[in-house]
Amino acid sequence: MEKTTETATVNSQTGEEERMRDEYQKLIQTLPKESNWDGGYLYLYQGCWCPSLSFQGLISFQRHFQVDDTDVILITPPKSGTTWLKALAFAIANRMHYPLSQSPLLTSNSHHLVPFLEFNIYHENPFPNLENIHSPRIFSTHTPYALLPSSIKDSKCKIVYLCRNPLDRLVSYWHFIGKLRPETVEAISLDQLVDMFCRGLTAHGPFWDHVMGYWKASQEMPNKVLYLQYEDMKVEIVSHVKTLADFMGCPFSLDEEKQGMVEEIASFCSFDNLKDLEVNKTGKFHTGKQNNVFFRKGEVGDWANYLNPTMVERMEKLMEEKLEGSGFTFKRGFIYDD
Ligand code: PAP
Repeated sequence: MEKTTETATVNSQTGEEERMRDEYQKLIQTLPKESNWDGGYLYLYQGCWCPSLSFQGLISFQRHFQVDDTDVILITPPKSGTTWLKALAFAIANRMHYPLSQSPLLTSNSHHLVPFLEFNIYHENPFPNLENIHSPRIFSTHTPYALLPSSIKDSKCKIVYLCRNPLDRLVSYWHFIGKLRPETVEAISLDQLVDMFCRGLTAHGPFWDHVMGYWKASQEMPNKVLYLQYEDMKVEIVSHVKTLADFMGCPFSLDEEKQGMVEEIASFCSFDNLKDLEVNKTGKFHTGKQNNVFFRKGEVGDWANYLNPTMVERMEKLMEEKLEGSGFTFKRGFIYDD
């Protein structure tokens, strides 16, 4: 690029960045808000409770993201197995570039290799350069279906959605925020968190809108949206690795299958293996957040150790109402499953 053209582009981008920040500041003041666990707010934007941390990034992502037909977008409600799904998708898509013995997953947490669109890529920069990433590009987001940019919905790109039963998800989230809570902010009790959940006040929620939005999309467009559940993956991961590879457009060859590549990726990305990697035991994000906060127990049914019957009944009754007639059910773990 010519120097003058380059300078003009930079100036116009800086101007656009300033204009956006200004617009964002004005917009946020007009939105309904509720206190969040971290002392910040959840803002009600287009029907979604957005944490203040990701709000500006979400707007930039919605406006500026240029999707490619070969992109794969991994989408989850928080604490549903995002770290796991990112590792699997990365290992599957990059197996031609790196054998597992040299995988970047050995030295980087999967969140660094598959960044969030709203939290990382568009967090501060409305015009990130995403052109030099080799195909298939893999991105992730916690954004509900209704808020996705129409370019994603209208393109041929693939969406992989992973959700988890709300009871385990809530317990996982409670532990997670307990570790990240600023000292100046009072700890939130499980009772309070259940109450927030039932009022729809979860980051990127209401939770039921999140799971139902993608459920409906997967029913209408099964070739575009692959809908997965954490509990199914815990029961049988190998067939899920194959399904994921097929769906992402990088199926395993017969030779790879014979060599045991599918099983190798499944076991490489298992909770026990990833949790014990040095990078995930001691590594950190540039913000200081420790990688180990993404690995706790990785089990189904741990909610039974934390939630009392009143909390469970309240959440289950609400979920039954919200999911009624959809044909979708959660797997809650050993206590209620057949
Ligand atoms: P995020 O949405 O903030 O990125 P996410 O990775 O979705 O978090 O959720 C973390 C949960 O996934 C933790 O669950 P727990 O609190 O019930 O233990 C974490 O232990 C679990 N997890 C992380 N990696 C794996 C894995 N490889 N297999 C299974 N579960 C995993």
